[in-house]
Amino acid sequence: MRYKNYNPQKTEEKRRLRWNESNAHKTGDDPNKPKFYCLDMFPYPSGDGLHVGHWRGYVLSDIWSRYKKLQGFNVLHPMGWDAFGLPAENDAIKKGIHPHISTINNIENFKRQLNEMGAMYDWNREVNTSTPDFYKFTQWIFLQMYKNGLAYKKKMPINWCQSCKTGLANEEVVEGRCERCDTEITKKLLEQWMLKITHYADRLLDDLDKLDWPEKVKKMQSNWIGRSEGAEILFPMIGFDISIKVFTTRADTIFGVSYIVLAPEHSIVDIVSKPEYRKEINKYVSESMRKTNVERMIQGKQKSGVFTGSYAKNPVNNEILPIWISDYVLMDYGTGAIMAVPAHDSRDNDFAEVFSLPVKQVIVTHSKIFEEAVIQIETLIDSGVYSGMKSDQGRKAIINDLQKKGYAEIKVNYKLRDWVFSRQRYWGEPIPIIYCKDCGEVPVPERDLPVILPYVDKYEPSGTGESPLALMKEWVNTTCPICGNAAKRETNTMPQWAGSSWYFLRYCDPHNSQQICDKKQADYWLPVNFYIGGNEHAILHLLYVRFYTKFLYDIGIINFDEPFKHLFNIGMVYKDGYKMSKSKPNCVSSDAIVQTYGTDTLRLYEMFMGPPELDCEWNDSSIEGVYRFLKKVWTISMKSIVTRQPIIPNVTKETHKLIKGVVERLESQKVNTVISLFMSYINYINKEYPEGIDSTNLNKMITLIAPFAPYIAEEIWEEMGNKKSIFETSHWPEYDPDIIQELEIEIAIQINGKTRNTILITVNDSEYEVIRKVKTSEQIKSYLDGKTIIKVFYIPQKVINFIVK
Ligand code: ANZ
Ligand code: ZN
Repeated sequence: MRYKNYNPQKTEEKRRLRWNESNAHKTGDDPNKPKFYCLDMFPYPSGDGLHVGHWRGYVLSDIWSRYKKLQGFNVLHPMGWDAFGLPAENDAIKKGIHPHISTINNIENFKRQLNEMGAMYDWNREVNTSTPDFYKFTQWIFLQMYKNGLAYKKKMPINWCQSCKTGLANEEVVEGRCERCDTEITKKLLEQWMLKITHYADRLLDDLDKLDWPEKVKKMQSNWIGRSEGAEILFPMIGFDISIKVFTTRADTIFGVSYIVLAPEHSIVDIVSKPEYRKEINKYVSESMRKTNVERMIQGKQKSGVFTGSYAKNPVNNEILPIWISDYVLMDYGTGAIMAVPAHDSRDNDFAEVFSLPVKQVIVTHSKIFEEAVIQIETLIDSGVYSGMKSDQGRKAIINDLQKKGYAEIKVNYKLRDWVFSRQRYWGEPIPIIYCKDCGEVPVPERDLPVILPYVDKYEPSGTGESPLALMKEWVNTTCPICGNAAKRETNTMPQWAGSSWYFLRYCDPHNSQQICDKKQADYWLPVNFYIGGNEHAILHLLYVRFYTKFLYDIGIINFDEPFKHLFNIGMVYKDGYKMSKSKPNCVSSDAIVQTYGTDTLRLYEMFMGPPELDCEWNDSSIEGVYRFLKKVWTISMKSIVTRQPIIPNVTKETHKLIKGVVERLESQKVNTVISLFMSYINYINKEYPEGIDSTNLNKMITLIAPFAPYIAEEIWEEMGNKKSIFETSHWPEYDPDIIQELEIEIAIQINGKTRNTILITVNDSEYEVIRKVKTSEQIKSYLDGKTIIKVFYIPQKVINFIVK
């Protein structure tokens, strides 16, 4: 028997050319078809190019896109470049190449690599955040925010990175250091543009419930927003006609207060400081100013502070409380003052220990078993009429009574701060504002957008707190759009996150010069069905996009207020125990693997490595196994084509089981186990039917494999006599449950650990399938309706337990 050998190097190259020539990856626009928008977090085009670690997410999203295309969807699978901002600029400075040029070069290299990967990106829809036709709309959105009072200027101490010579958002500071270069952050007082993201705090928090996102990411977002419900309570001063307002979440501990603490920056520090303490206080305050918030908040650190010489009264029992100053109280949270309860707050306790202040216990805790769980019950003691009350009951009663006397108010606080939106850097979108002596701050009229970023030779940061743009006199000097007199442009630029906060919209209508996106296109394609990227974006990027989306929804540009229905976090690739990185010796270049084994092997191996959401270790020897598998696929297909086998029911049954298995595992994000399923199918065929299989089953098998290994699938498809691409002419096969009927068994369904019903499943049902069956079964509906499923525990073939809230 003679047939061609598997020769990926030769055939893959040919495929790439054909796909390009035939415009195979053009986004479908048949209005009768349903849509699927599958989006990768777009990369910033660094000079390093892609390594096999980057491939993982891109391969997964390409599999989904091709799978949906075969299912008959119009698939939007675009790619673009997060090209503005610090990383691109730092890269350019490092290499001494102007960012305009290096960005273009880097994009070209990235594109070559992405094409090699076989990804079906529609390059007609490519976007680049650093091009004027794109940033025109980044600026336009800023203007809309400005008009709606969400963009404003404020003089404030900002996080300043001495090395990057720019201000950073809180989000870009990690443990007191610059996220990019690890330099310690200092404070600098500068006039900044701010975006009022706090206006959306509640919606950003509440709408997390609507999202099919990893729980971990949702938790990180909600912690970041940090909604905290408590009360503001007034402590009247002795000898002054003023009160100190504190924020507390534990009003129930008010009988245990032994002193009051003010943040060093608090406005009444000067007033309450007694002359004999003033010298020491001044010294302490100026020392604190040099510390970052992070340093001030470090747990367990030796507490420092100074006494003011003044006292306040506890409004519940008139007890006299000394007023201290300490930097563990932050000025920009709550009211900048606290009531200290050393017995029940560890920071207060540390402080009280250092300065020998009284500790008074007012809460006792005892454990109780409730529905098989141990819970802690807190009860008030030594708290006047409130003694004996449970903690939250006491809290409400105390706030309520103080409120009646004008001493308290219920208050909600957030950790979320407004977004510092100015950067003193060159490589970003100019902020479209003009300053006029007579008219003040004037927004650039929309008809004058974009405000083009001028080409400057010296783009290194000036370090003076001004952007390098300030040195470009011809650009800075302009005329006032209102009065026509001489005026100056704003020289700060926007942060890297500006473009990536709305780019997903632009892919739907990338060439529209009049609007962000035609409404009809937006209505059809959005929101994004599936968004894939690394979890380093769990907070910042995702919070900003959600904020922008809600804003654009509010001003009527789009009809949805959450951008991404379904988010998937792809795990990272490690080698020799370290995260793979281009600058380290553990980097495996995708180019080299493609040359040795071909793209399909690399694609399959990327998935085979391990559960896609987990980090995993690269292993050179297992890639061989994947390559051998593809060779087997090739050989059995060629044999089948040559020998023309009749249909055998057993093969049909295995194929239908394969279809079912692939869909279930893919849909439940267990793509690594799909590959093993393919492998056992091929092993079964090789063993039982070494001469090959019939064309119907072969057709189905190749179609199933096509999203994962598109090159080999196309090649075999052609060998089977098809003239056109498999992605145009084949259709994702369905399985017939009768053919694969299996033994049925009964399992118990539990809700929060209580058995509520039973259900019939087949012995081969996967966990995903069992969950699906339970969710759609009538008997259990009333227990799940209106509830959120927090977790599901499945003991195969015995019991399934839904934890709901
Ligand atoms: C008394 C008390 C007793 C407190 C107790 C806690 C435990 P979250 O949940 O993060 O909102 N606090 C208030 N403002 C602060 C500031 N500017 N800097 C540092 N700490 C501040 O925390 C609220 C609690 O943090 C408040 O409740 C207050 O201490 C402290 F057993 O008041 B508590
Ligand atoms: Zn003017």
